[in-house]
Amino acid sequence: MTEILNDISPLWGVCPFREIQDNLIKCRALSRLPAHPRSVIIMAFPYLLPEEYYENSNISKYAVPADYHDILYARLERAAEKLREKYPEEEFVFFADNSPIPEVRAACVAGIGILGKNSLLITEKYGSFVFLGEIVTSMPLASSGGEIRGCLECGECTRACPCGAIVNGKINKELCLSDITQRKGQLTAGQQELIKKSGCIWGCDICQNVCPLNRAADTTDISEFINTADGKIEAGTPVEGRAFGWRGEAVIRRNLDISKE
Ligand code: B12
Repeated sequence: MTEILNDISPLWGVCPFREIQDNLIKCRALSRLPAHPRSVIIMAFPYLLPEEYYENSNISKYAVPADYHDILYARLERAAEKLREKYPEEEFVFFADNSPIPEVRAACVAGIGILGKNSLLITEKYGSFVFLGEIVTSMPLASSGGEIRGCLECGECTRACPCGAIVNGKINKELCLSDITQRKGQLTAGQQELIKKSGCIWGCDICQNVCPLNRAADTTDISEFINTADGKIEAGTPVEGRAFGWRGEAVIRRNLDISKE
Protein backbone atom coordinates (compact mmCIF):
# COMPACT_ATOMS: atom_id res chain seq x y z
CA MET A 1 0.00 0.00 0.00
CA THR A 2 2.82 2.41 0.93
CA GLU A 3 4.34 2.14 -2.53
CA ILE A 4 1.02 2.82 -4.27
CA LEU A 5 0.37 5.93 -2.14
CA ASN A 6 3.95 7.25 -2.31
CA ASP A 7 3.63 7.13 -6.07
CA ILE A 8 0.91 9.81 -6.09
CA SER A 9 1.64 12.01 -3.04
CA PRO A 10 4.79 12.90 -1.10
CA LEU A 11 2.85 13.22 2.15
CA TRP A 12 -0.04 11.11 3.42
CA GLY A 13 -1.41 9.52 6.57
CA VAL A 14 -4.39 7.68 8.02
CA CYS A 15 -7.31 9.15 9.97
CA PRO A 16 -9.72 6.56 11.41
CA PHE A 17 -13.19 7.30 10.03
CA ARG A 18 -14.72 7.35 13.51
CA GLU A 19 -12.59 10.44 14.31
CA ILE A 20 -14.42 12.57 11.73
CA GLN A 21 -17.79 10.85 11.41
CA ASP A 22 -19.53 13.44 13.60
CA ASN A 23 -18.09 16.30 11.50
CA LEU A 24 -19.00 15.13 7.99
CA ILE A 25 -19.82 17.95 5.56
CA LYS A 26 -23.34 17.70 4.18
CA CYS A 27 -22.96 17.66 0.41
CA ARG A 28 -23.94 15.61 -2.63
CA ALA A 29 -20.75 13.53 -2.45
CA LEU A 30 -21.88 12.13 0.91
CA SER A 31 -23.81 9.41 -0.96
CA ARG A 32 -20.58 8.12 -2.52
CA LEU A 33 -19.02 7.08 0.80
CA PRO A 34 -18.36 3.32 1.12
CA ALA A 35 -21.11 1.43 2.96
CA HIS A 36 -18.77 0.67 5.87
CA PRO A 37 -16.07 3.34 5.92
CA ARG A 38 -13.32 2.59 8.43
CA SER A 39 -10.33 4.68 7.39
CA VAL A 40 -9.51 7.88 5.54
CA ILE A 41 -6.16 7.86 3.75
CA ILE A 42 -5.59 11.60 3.54
CA MET A 43 -3.00 13.00 1.16
CA ALA A 44 -1.32 16.35 0.65
CA PHE A 45 -0.39 17.62 -2.81
CA PRO A 46 2.06 20.56 -2.64
CA TYR A 47 1.38 23.33 -5.20
CA LEU A 48 3.77 26.19 -4.47
CA LEU A 49 5.72 27.23 -7.57
CA PRO A 50 8.98 29.23 -7.73
CA GLU A 51 8.38 32.98 -7.09
CA GLU A 52 8.78 34.00 -10.76
CA TYR A 53 5.55 32.19 -11.64
CA TYR A 54 3.64 34.71 -9.49
CA GLU A 55 5.36 37.91 -10.66
CA ASN A 56 2.58 39.24 -12.91
CA SER A 57 -0.15 37.11 -11.45
CA ASN A 58 -3.58 38.52 -10.61
CA ILE A 59 -5.04 35.33 -9.09
CA SER A 60 -4.44 33.34 -5.95
CA LYS A 61 -1.55 30.85 -6.01
CA TYR A 62 -3.84 27.84 -5.86
CA ALA A 63 -5.55 28.89 -9.09
CA VAL A 64 -2.36 29.42 -11.13
CA PRO A 65 -2.06 25.79 -12.35
CA ALA A 66 -4.83 23.99 -14.23
CA ASP A 67 -7.82 22.99 -12.08
CA TYR A 68 -6.40 21.07 -9.13
CA HIS A 69 -9.55 18.93 -8.92
CA ASP A 70 -8.73 17.33 -12.29
CA ILE A 71 -5.06 16.87 -11.37
CA LEU A 72 -5.84 15.31 -7.98
CA TYR A 73 -8.64 13.12 -9.36
CA ALA A 74 -6.34 11.61 -11.99
CA ARG A 75 -3.73 10.74 -9.34
CA LEU A 76 -6.27 9.50 -6.79
CA GLU A 77 -8.04 7.36 -9.36
CA ARG A 78 -4.71 5.74 -10.30
CA ALA A 79 -4.04 4.81 -6.67
CA ALA A 80 -7.63 3.70 -5.95
CA GLU A 81 -7.56 1.36 -8.96
CA LYS A 82 -4.32 -0.27 -7.83
CA LEU A 83 -5.65 -0.64 -4.28
CA ARG A 84 -8.86 -2.27 -5.56
CA GLU A 85 -6.74 -4.74 -7.54
CA LYS A 86 -4.57 -5.55 -4.54
CA TYR A 87 -7.43 -5.75 -1.99
CA PRO A 88 -10.45 -6.83 -4.10
CA GLU A 89 -12.66 -7.47 -1.07
CA GLU A 90 -12.34 -3.86 0.16
CA GLU A 91 -13.87 -0.56 -1.02
CA PHE A 92 -11.78 2.48 -2.02
CA VAL A 93 -13.54 5.74 -2.89
CA PHE A 94 -11.63 8.95 -3.58
CA PHE A 95 -12.56 12.59 -3.02
CA ALA A 96 -10.87 15.97 -3.19
CA ASP A 97 -12.39 19.23 -1.99
CA ASN A 98 -15.93 18.34 -3.13
CA SER A 99 -15.94 15.90 -0.28
CA PRO A 100 -17.96 15.03 2.79
CA ILE A 101 -14.67 14.65 4.65
CA PRO A 102 -13.59 17.73 6.66
CA GLU A 103 -10.19 17.51 5.07
CA VAL A 104 -8.21 19.83 7.35
CA ARG A 105 -9.49 18.02 10.42
CA ALA A 106 -8.74 14.57 8.94
CA ALA A 107 -5.22 15.69 7.99
CA CYS A 108 -4.60 17.00 11.54
CA VAL A 109 -5.82 13.74 13.06
CA ALA A 110 -3.57 11.79 10.64
CA GLY A 111 -0.65 13.94 11.82
CA ILE A 112 0.44 15.17 8.39
CA GLY A 113 0.47 18.76 9.64
CA ILE A 114 -0.77 21.19 12.25
CA LEU A 115 -3.87 23.38 12.44
CA GLY A 116 -3.24 27.07 11.65
CA LYS A 117 -5.27 29.92 13.15
CA ASN A 118 -6.25 30.63 9.55
CA SER A 119 -8.02 27.23 9.67
CA LEU A 120 -5.61 25.71 7.16
CA LEU A 121 -3.41 22.65 7.48
CA ILE A 122 0.26 23.61 7.76
CA THR A 123 2.79 20.93 6.87
CA GLU A 124 6.43 21.01 7.92
CA LYS A 125 7.90 20.74 4.43
CA TYR A 126 5.41 22.57 2.19
CA GLY A 127 3.75 24.93 4.67
CA SER A 128 0.04 25.40 4.00
CA PHE A 129 0.49 25.45 0.21
CA VAL A 130 -0.94 21.96 -0.20
CA PHE A 131 -4.20 20.66 -1.57
CA LEU A 132 -5.84 17.79 0.27
CA GLY A 133 -7.44 14.70 -1.23
CA GLU A 134 -8.38 11.35 0.25
CA ILE A 135 -9.26 7.72 -0.32
CA VAL A 136 -11.96 6.48 2.04
CA THR A 137 -11.80 2.74 2.56
CA SER A 138 -13.55 -0.10 4.34
CA MET A 139 -10.09 -1.34 5.46
CA PRO A 140 -9.35 -0.88 9.14
CA LEU A 141 -5.97 0.93 9.18
CA ALA A 142 -4.04 2.21 12.18
CA SER A 143 -4.07 5.98 12.75
CA SER A 144 -0.80 7.64 11.74
CA GLY A 145 -1.36 10.62 14.04
CA GLY A 146 -0.80 11.44 17.65
CA GLU A 147 -1.81 14.51 19.57
CA ILE A 148 -3.38 17.26 17.42
CA ARG A 149 -1.16 20.30 17.38
CA GLY A 150 -1.88 23.95 16.68
CA CYS A 151 0.34 26.61 15.08
CA LEU A 152 2.62 29.23 16.69
CA GLU A 153 -0.39 31.48 17.42
CA CYS A 154 1.74 34.49 16.47
CA GLY A 155 -1.38 36.31 15.21
CA GLU A 156 0.22 37.39 11.89
CA CYS A 157 -2.68 35.95 9.83
CA THR A 158 -5.32 37.51 12.07
CA ARG A 159 -3.70 40.97 11.86
CA ALA A 160 -2.99 40.79 8.11
CA CYS A 161 -6.49 39.73 7.02
CA PRO A 162 -7.99 42.86 5.41
CA CYS A 163 -11.50 41.67 6.27
CA GLY A 164 -11.00 40.73 9.90
CA ALA A 165 -12.21 37.26 8.88
CA ILE A 166 -10.14 35.30 11.41
CA VAL A 167 -12.07 35.51 14.63
CA ASN A 168 -11.04 33.51 17.71
CA GLY A 169 -8.85 31.32 15.53
CA LYS A 170 -11.63 30.43 13.09
CA ILE A 171 -12.43 31.68 9.61
CA ASN A 172 -15.68 33.58 9.24
CA LYS A 173 -16.66 32.52 5.71
CA GLU A 174 -18.98 35.50 5.26
CA LEU A 175 -16.06 37.91 5.73
CA CYS A 176 -13.29 35.95 3.96
CA LEU A 177 -11.99 37.70 0.82
CA SER A 178 -11.51 34.38 -0.94
CA ASP A 179 -15.24 33.77 -0.55
CA ILE A 180 -16.11 37.32 -1.62
CA THR A 181 -14.23 36.92 -4.92
CA GLN A 182 -16.33 33.81 -5.63
CA ARG A 183 -19.77 35.34 -5.03
CA LYS A 184 -22.18 35.96 -7.88
CA GLY A 185 -24.03 39.20 -8.52
CA GLN A 186 -23.36 42.74 -7.35
CA LEU A 187 -20.76 43.20 -4.62
CA THR A 188 -20.95 46.05 -2.09
CA ALA A 189 -18.69 49.07 -2.53
CA GLY A 190 -16.62 47.86 0.45
CA GLN A 191 -16.18 44.39 -1.07
CA GLN A 192 -15.19 45.88 -4.41
CA GLU A 193 -12.59 48.04 -2.68
CA LEU A 194 -11.11 44.96 -0.98
CA ILE A 195 -10.67 43.17 -4.32
CA LYS A 196 -9.18 46.27 -5.93
CA LYS A 197 -6.69 46.78 -3.11
CA SER A 198 -5.63 43.13 -3.04
CA GLY A 199 -4.80 43.02 -6.76
CA CYS A 200 -6.15 39.49 -6.76
CA ILE A 201 -9.30 38.78 -8.75
CA TRP A 202 -9.79 35.17 -7.59
CA GLY A 203 -9.14 33.68 -4.14
CA CYS A 204 -6.87 35.21 -1.53
CA ASP A 205 -3.45 34.26 -0.17
CA ILE A 206 -2.91 36.98 2.43
CA CYS A 207 -3.26 34.79 5.55
CA GLN A 208 -0.88 32.25 4.02
CA ASN A 209 1.68 34.71 2.64
CA VAL A 210 2.29 36.27 6.08
CA CYS A 211 2.52 32.96 7.96
CA PRO A 212 6.05 32.47 9.33
CA LEU A 213 5.63 28.73 8.88
CA ASN A 214 5.33 29.31 5.13
CA ARG A 215 8.61 31.22 4.82
CA ALA A 216 10.71 28.17 4.03
CA ALA A 217 7.97 26.21 2.24
CA ASP A 218 9.32 23.90 -0.47
CA THR A 219 8.09 24.28 -4.02
CA THR A 220 6.20 21.48 -5.72
CA ASP A 221 7.64 18.67 -7.82
CA ILE A 222 4.25 17.80 -9.28
CA SER A 223 4.73 18.30 -13.01
CA GLU A 224 0.99 18.73 -13.72
CA PHE A 225 1.05 21.93 -11.60
CA ILE A 226 4.33 23.25 -13.03
CA ASN A 227 3.53 22.60 -16.68
CA THR A 228 0.10 24.23 -16.65
CA ALA A 229 0.92 27.43 -14.70
CA ASP A 230 -0.74 30.63 -15.94
CA GLY A 231 -1.16 33.39 -13.36
CA LYS A 232 -2.32 36.30 -15.52
CA ILE A 233 -6.02 36.38 -16.26
CA GLU A 234 -7.33 38.81 -18.86
CA ALA A 235 -10.67 39.41 -20.50
CA GLY A 236 -11.24 36.41 -22.76
CA THR A 237 -8.92 34.01 -20.91
CA PRO A 238 -10.78 30.68 -21.06
CA VAL A 239 -12.15 29.60 -17.68
CA GLU A 240 -12.65 25.93 -18.57
CA GLY A 241 -10.17 23.62 -16.88
CA ARG A 242 -9.25 26.25 -14.30
CA ALA A 243 -9.90 26.27 -10.53
CA PHE A 244 -12.45 29.06 -11.11
CA GLY A 245 -14.11 27.37 -14.10
CA TRP A 246 -17.06 26.14 -12.00
CA ARG A 247 -18.00 29.77 -11.29
CA GLY A 248 -18.20 30.77 -14.93
CA GLU A 249 -16.93 33.73 -16.89
CA ALA A 250 -19.25 36.43 -15.53
CA VAL A 251 -17.76 36.48 -12.02
CA ILE A 252 -14.20 36.61 -13.40
CA ARG A 253 -15.13 39.43 -15.79
CA ARG A 254 -16.83 41.37 -12.98
CA ASN A 255 -13.75 41.03 -10.73
CA LEU A 256 -11.43 42.04 -13.59
CA ASP A 257 -13.55 45.16 -14.16
CA ILE A 258 -13.43 45.99 -10.44
CA SER A 259 -9.63 45.63 -10.40
CA LYS A 260 -9.29 48.05 -13.33
CA GLU A 261 -11.68 50.77 -12.07
C1 B12 B 1 -15.93 25.67 2.16
C2 B12 B 1 -14.43 25.81 1.92
C3 B12 B 1 -13.90 27.09 1.84
C4 B12 B 1 -14.71 28.33 2.21
C5 B12 B 1 -14.82 28.40 3.75
C6 B12 B 1 -13.51 28.10 4.47
C7 B12 B 1 -13.69 27.55 5.87
N1 B12 B 1 -12.56 27.30 6.50
O1 B12 B 1 -14.77 27.33 6.36
C8 B12 B 1 -13.89 29.48 1.55
C9 B12 B 1 -14.44 29.80 0.17
C10 B12 B 1 -13.79 30.77 2.34
C11 B12 B 1 -12.52 28.78 1.38
C12 B12 B 1 -11.36 29.48 1.18
C13 B12 B 1 -10.12 28.89 1.03
N2 B12 B 1 -9.88 27.58 0.87
CO1 B12 B 1 -11.22 26.21 1.14
N3 B12 B 1 -12.35 24.73 1.46
C14 B12 B 1 -13.60 24.66 1.78
C15 B12 B 1 -14.03 23.18 1.92
C16 B12 B 1 -14.72 22.79 0.61
C17 B12 B 1 -14.92 22.84 3.10
C18 B12 B 1 -14.45 23.45 4.44
C19 B12 B 1 -15.53 23.28 5.47
O2 B12 B 1 -16.62 23.76 5.27
N4 B12 B 1 -15.23 22.53 6.55
C20 B12 B 1 -16.21 22.20 7.53
C21 B12 B 1 -16.31 23.30 8.59
C22 B12 B 1 -17.53 23.07 9.39
O3 B12 B 1 -15.11 23.23 9.31
P1 B12 B 1 -14.66 24.39 10.33
O4 B12 B 1 -15.57 24.54 11.47
O5 B12 B 1 -14.29 25.58 9.54
O6 B12 B 1 -13.32 23.76 10.89
C23 B12 B 1 -12.24 23.38 10.06
C24 B12 B 1 -10.88 23.69 10.67
O7 B12 B 1 -10.85 24.87 11.37
C25 B12 B 1 -10.53 22.51 11.44
N5 B12 B 1 -10.97 22.45 12.85
C26 B12 B 1 -11.84 23.19 13.53
N6 B12 B 1 -11.95 22.81 14.77
C27 B12 B 1 -11.10 21.79 14.92
C28 B12 B 1 -10.84 21.03 16.02
C29 B12 B 1 -9.94 19.99 15.89
C30 B12 B 1 -9.65 19.14 17.06
C31 B12 B 1 -9.29 19.75 14.62
C32 B12 B 1 -8.33 18.65 14.44
C33 B12 B 1 -9.57 20.53 13.52
C34 B12 B 1 -10.48 21.56 13.70
O8 B12 B 1 -11.16 21.45 10.75
C35 B12 B 1 -12.30 21.89 10.05
C36 B12 B 1 -12.34 21.29 8.66
O9 B12 B 1 -11.74 22.10 7.66
C37 B12 B 1 -12.62 22.49 2.09
C38 B12 B 1 -12.55 21.06 1.56
C39 B12 B 1 -13.07 20.05 2.55
N7 B12 B 1 -13.87 19.13 2.10
O10 B12 B 1 -12.75 20.11 3.74
C40 B12 B 1 -11.69 23.46 1.31
C41 B12 B 1 -10.25 23.65 1.81
C42 B12 B 1 -10.27 23.80 3.33
N8 B12 B 1 -9.87 24.92 1.21
C43 B12 B 1 -8.66 24.97 0.80
C44 B12 B 1 -8.03 26.13 0.25
C45 B12 B 1 -6.71 25.91 -0.48
C46 B12 B 1 -8.60 27.38 0.42
C47 B12 B 1 -7.93 28.75 0.16
C48 B12 B 1 -6.47 28.80 0.62
C49 B12 B 1 -8.05 29.12 -1.34
C50 B12 B 1 -7.57 30.53 -1.66
N9 B12 B 1 -6.27 30.72 -1.82
O11 B12 B 1 -8.36 31.42 -1.81
C51 B12 B 1 -8.85 29.68 0.99
C52 B12 B 1 -8.33 29.88 2.43
C53 B12 B 1 -9.26 30.61 3.33
C54 B12 B 1 -9.05 30.18 4.77
N10 B12 B 1 -8.10 30.80 5.45
O12 B12 B 1 -9.72 29.23 5.19
C55 B12 B 1 -7.92 23.66 1.06
C56 B12 B 1 -7.03 23.84 2.30
C57 B12 B 1 -5.69 23.13 2.25
C58 B12 B 1 -4.94 23.38 3.54
N11 B12 B 1 -3.64 23.54 3.47
O13 B12 B 1 -5.51 23.40 4.60
C59 B12 B 1 -9.14 22.68 1.27
C60 B12 B 1 -8.87 21.52 2.22
C61 B12 B 1 -9.49 22.15 -0.15
C62 B12 B 1 -8.53 21.09 -0.66
N12 B12 B 1 -9.03 19.92 -0.99
O14 B12 B 1 -7.33 21.27 -0.78
N13 B12 B 1 -12.63 27.44 1.48
